[in-house]
Amino acid sequence: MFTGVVGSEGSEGTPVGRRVVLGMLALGAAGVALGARAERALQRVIDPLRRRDPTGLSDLVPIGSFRYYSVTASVPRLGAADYRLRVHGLVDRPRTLTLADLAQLRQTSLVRDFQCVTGWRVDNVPWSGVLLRDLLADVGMRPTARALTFRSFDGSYTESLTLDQATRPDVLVALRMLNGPVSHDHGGPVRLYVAPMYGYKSIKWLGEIEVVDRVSPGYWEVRGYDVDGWVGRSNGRDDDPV
Ligand SMILES: Nc1nc2c(c(=O)[nH]1)N[C@H]1C(S)=C(S)[C@@H](COP(=O)(O)O)O[C@H]1N2
Ligand SMILES: [Mo]
Repeated sequence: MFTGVVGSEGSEGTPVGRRVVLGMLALGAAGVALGARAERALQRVIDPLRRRDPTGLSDLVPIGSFRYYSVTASVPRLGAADYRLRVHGLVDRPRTLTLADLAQLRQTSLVRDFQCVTGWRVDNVPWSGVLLRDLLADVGMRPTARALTFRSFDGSYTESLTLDQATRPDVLVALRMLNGPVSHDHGGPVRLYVAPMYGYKSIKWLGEIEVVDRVSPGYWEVRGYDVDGWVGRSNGRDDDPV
């Protein structure tokens, strides 16, 4: 698991034992201490090595396909009958939506890339679901609304967006990806997809959206990654000299 060794922002592979996860979290913290720039430089050296890995282990993580990231070893599986999305906070009409409720709202499809800040990328992924801005229009924003806090239903991961970012036409509450329902490992039944930002903004197992008056930095953001995670323009990637 080289990604963990170089202190990347994710752990990969499921299932993993609790000790492994805790170890990787410690290494992740070391990575932040090392500095995001140094960490990426190291990763650029290691990635080609992984591709020529004589052990064949790297075949487990083919280039150009998704890796499953989770900061916890396991997340409860929620089926169509049990899933709920709570939308509350600075809204006129707080709602708790079932999967059927979400499916009844207008569905929007996008074909866009998915890119993790650690370097792996999947091109042309089909996504569909409810535009976040359609959902926000449905519940109605109070005048003091400025930002959103997202929470995963297992309670372990949070994310944030400003209201301006959240109302872009390429931010989806995704019910489908890769031409099927969002699988459990990809954060199903419902995850966020923030097309213009690195993968850590696309919270999996979405359980709650709270409309708030200011941004509250998410899980990886309190660990050193940029809150405004624009692909190519954040985390030192726009002017990286290494
Ligand atoms: N709940 C939750 N959402 C999460 C994460 C996580 O650990 N937990 N990891 C993030 C990161 S760093 C990435 S790159 C993507 C990975 O999505 P995937 O597992 O579908 O490839 O999920 C993001 N959303
Ligand atoms: Mo990531």
